Amino acid sequence: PAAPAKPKATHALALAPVGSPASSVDGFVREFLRELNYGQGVALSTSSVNDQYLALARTVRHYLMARWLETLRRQAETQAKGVAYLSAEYLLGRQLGNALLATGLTEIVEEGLGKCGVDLAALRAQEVEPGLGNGGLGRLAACFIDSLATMSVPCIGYGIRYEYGIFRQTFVEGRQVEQADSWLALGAPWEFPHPEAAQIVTFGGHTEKYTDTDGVERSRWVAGWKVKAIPYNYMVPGYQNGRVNTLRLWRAQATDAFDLKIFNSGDYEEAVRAQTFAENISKVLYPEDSTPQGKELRLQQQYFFVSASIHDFVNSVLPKDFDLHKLPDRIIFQLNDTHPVIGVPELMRVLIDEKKMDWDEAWAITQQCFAYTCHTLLPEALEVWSVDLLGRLLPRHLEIIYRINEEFLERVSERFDGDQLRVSRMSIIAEHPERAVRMAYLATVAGAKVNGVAELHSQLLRDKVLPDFDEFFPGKFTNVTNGVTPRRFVRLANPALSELITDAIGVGWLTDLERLRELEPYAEDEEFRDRFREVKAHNKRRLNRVLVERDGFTVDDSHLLDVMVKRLHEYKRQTLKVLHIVTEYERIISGEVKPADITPRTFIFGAKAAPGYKIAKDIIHLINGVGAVVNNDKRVEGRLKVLFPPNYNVTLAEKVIPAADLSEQISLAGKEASGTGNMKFALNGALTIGTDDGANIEIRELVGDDNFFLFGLLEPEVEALYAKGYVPSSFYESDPSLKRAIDLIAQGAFSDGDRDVFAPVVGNLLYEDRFMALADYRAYIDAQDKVGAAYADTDAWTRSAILNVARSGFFSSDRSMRHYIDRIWHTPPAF
Ligand code: B1H
Repeated sequence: PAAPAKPKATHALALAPVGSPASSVDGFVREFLRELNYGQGVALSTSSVNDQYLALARTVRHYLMARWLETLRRQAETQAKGVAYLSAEYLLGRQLGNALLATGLTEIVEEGLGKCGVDLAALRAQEVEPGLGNGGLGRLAACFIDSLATMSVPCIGYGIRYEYGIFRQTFVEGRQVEQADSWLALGAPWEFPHPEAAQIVTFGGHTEKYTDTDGVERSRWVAGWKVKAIPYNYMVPGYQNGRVNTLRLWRAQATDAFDLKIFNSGDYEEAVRAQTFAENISKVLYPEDSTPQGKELRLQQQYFFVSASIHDFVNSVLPKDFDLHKLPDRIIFQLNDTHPVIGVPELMRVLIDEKKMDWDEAWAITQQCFAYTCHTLLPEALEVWSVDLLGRLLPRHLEIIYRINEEFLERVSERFDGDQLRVSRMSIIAEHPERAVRMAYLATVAGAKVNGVAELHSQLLRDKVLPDFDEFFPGKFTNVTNGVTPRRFVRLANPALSELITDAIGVGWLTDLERLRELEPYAEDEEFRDRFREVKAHNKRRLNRVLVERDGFTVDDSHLLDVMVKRLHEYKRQTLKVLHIVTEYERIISGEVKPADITPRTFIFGAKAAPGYKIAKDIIHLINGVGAVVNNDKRVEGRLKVLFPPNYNVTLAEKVIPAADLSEQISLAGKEASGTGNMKFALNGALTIGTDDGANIEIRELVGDDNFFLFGLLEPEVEALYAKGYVPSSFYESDPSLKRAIDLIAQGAFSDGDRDVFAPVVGNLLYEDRFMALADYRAYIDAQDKVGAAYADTDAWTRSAILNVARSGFFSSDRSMRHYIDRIWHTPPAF
C-alpha cells in the first residue's frame, strides 16, 4: 500500500467502507482463519499460541484499517491544525486489549475464538509489551495520544523505534540483574514499516559560507556522515469513535553509501562496522529515568528522531505547495521535556538553509511552532549538552543556537539596562563547569508556551528554576496537570469496577470522566459498598493468580494491600517505606505488639533502578533482604508480607493497581513533578498515603482530607530545613523507634548478619539523606498507624475508597488534553 502520509489515490481508499470487515462472529472467524492460514502459514490444528496471537492481532488490525485510511484522507483534505507530539519515549503497554476495546470487538472475538477452540486470555498473555519508555514521562505520552485520538484531535506522535526497550529486570540473590528486552523477537504485528518513505539524517562535518544563485550570502552544512530513518507507523485508535491517529517511530539504518563501500573498498569488515554504527542509533532506550547522561549516542538519538520527524512533516505530510509561512496554522510541535529540543535549531535550519527563508521570518515561525513541557525540578535532570560535543555532531545547529542566544541576550540587556549578571544567568550557553547548551533555556526562549505538569510543579518552575524567564516572558508559563487514560487504566485494567460503575451511573463516563461524581451518593449505599468490596477482593484474587504463575508469590485477599510501584529513585523514598516495614517488624519481634493486634498487610514493591545508579540498586537489594526475613519469620504469623515482583511494567501495573488498597506517594515535597501512578490508584479506589507534593496535592483537594493520609514536611519547610543545615543523624538519635529500625538493618538482620552489605544505604541515610527520609519518618509512621486503624473499619474505608473514585474524574488525560488544546495548541477536534 501507498505510504499513509500521502494518500493520493483517494478513490481507491474510498473502496474500503468504515467498519469493514463484517462485524459478526462468523465474519471474524473467517478473517482470523484466513490470517492464520494465509498470513501465518499454519493450520489451526498445528498452530502455536504465538501463531494464533499474531493472526488475531492482524485480524483486529483489519477492523481499524478503513478508519485509519479515512482519518488520513480527511486530514489531507481539510488540512486541519494538529499536534506533532515529539517524545523520546512512549511506554505503550500491550496493544491487543486496547484495539479490541476501541473497536468494540471484544465479545465477538471471544466468541469467535471460542468456536475455534482458542482462549482469548491466552492470546492476550502472549503479547510482549513495547516498553519504549522509562516511567511516567513515557507513559504520559502514551496516555496523551490515546486521549487525542478519542477526542478526534489530529495528532501525529513522533519518536524512536528502539530495538530494545526498557531492560527486563530479574533478581539474583536479591540484586537487580538487567536483561535485554527483545520485544520484537516473536514478531511485531502492530507496526507498519515504510522503507520507501525513509528520511536522511546527517551528522558531523563543518559549515561554510557561500554565495547563493540569488546573490545572497548563506551558510550551509557540509555534513560528515548520514543515516537513513525508516518510519514505522502504529495505529492510535480513538475509543469507539472511528478515528485512528498515527504514531510514527523511526528506526536507524545505514544508507546505501555504506552498502556501496562493501563492494568498492574491499574492506568488508569496515563497511559492516559502519553499518552497525548507524544502526546503533535506534538500538536501545537509555534506561535513566530523570538523570540524563551526556552521552554522544543519546544526542544522536535525539537529533535522529527530531530531524526525521520535522523533515517528514514538512516534506511529506504537508502538501507539496504548502506555504511554510502558514506553518503555525497547521502544526504545533509539543516538546516532551528537553529531549527533542534540538528540533528548534533544526526547524530554523530547514527554513533558512533548505527553504531559503531569512532569519527573522524563520524565527517568527519557529517561535509559534513549538511549546515545551518541563517534567522535573531536579537540577541533575536538566539536560545540558557540551558545546564541544554539539559542535562536533551538529556544527550548523550550534551556530544557530549561538545566534538565537545572542539576539535573546541583546533583548535582555536592553530591557534590563545592561544588567550583566542577569544576562549571564539567562544565557542559553552555560560557562561552567564547561561551556554547554542549557536545553531547557533554549526551549523556553523558543517555545510559545512552557508548562509544568502539576500546580505545585508549575509554580516552583516559575519561582525557582526559571524565574528570570517568567519575568521576561509574561504569560508564557502555564500549568497543565497530568492525567491518565481511563480506557486503559480503568476500563481495561479493572473490568469489574467498570461494570459496577456502569451499573450505577450508566455509560458515558469513560469519555467524560467527571461523571464519576454521580457515584458519590453510592458511598452511602450499603449494597453498593458490598459490591465495591467484592470488586477489590476479586482484583486481589486476580493479582494472586498472576503473581503465583509469574513469581510464585501469593496474595491474601484479607490483607490490606499496600503498594509502592514506580522507578527506584532516592527522591521517591522507597527507603522510607522500608523503614516503615522494618519498624512494624521490629514492633512484633520485640514483643511491643502481638501479631494478632495489627492489621494484616501485604506490601508490594515494583521498581527498576537505572543500571548505573548504585545506591538505587542497593535499596532494591535491601527491600528483597527485608522481604526474605519478614516473610519467613514465624513470629510474624503471616501478618506482614513483602512482595517485590521483578520487572514492574505496564502489564503488571494493570493487575496491581486495581487490587491495591493503599497507594504510596511519599516523595519529598517539591521533588516529584506530578506523578501519574497516584492518579491511577485513586481512580481504582485505593486511598493515598502521601506527601504534599506534585499532583498528590490536587488529589487530596479533590477527594478531601478525610479520604487521604497526608504526612510530612511541606515544600517551604523542606527549603527552610536545608537552609538551616539538615543533620539526619539527629533524627536517628532522638527517635528510639527510628534508631531501632536503622540499627536492625545496620546489624545485618536482613543480610545474614553481614554488616557491610547495607552499610552504604545506612551511611547514606545517617550522614547525607538528601531527600530527608529521616526528617519525615515520625510523621510517616504516625500516618501509617492511622491507616492500619482506619482499615479495620471496613465500612468507613470502603466509603472513602468509593469517594476516591467518584472525585478523581479530573485526572483523565482527556481533561489534560482539553487544557493543552485550549491554552497552548488551539487545535479543535477535526471530526
Ligand atoms: C519525569 C523524567 C525523565 N520527569 C529524563 N523527568 C529521562 C527525565 O531518559 N531520561 O533522561 C527520562 C525521564 N521523567 C516524570 O514525568 C516525573 O518524574 C513525574 O513526576 C511525572 O509525573 C512524569 C510525567 O510528567
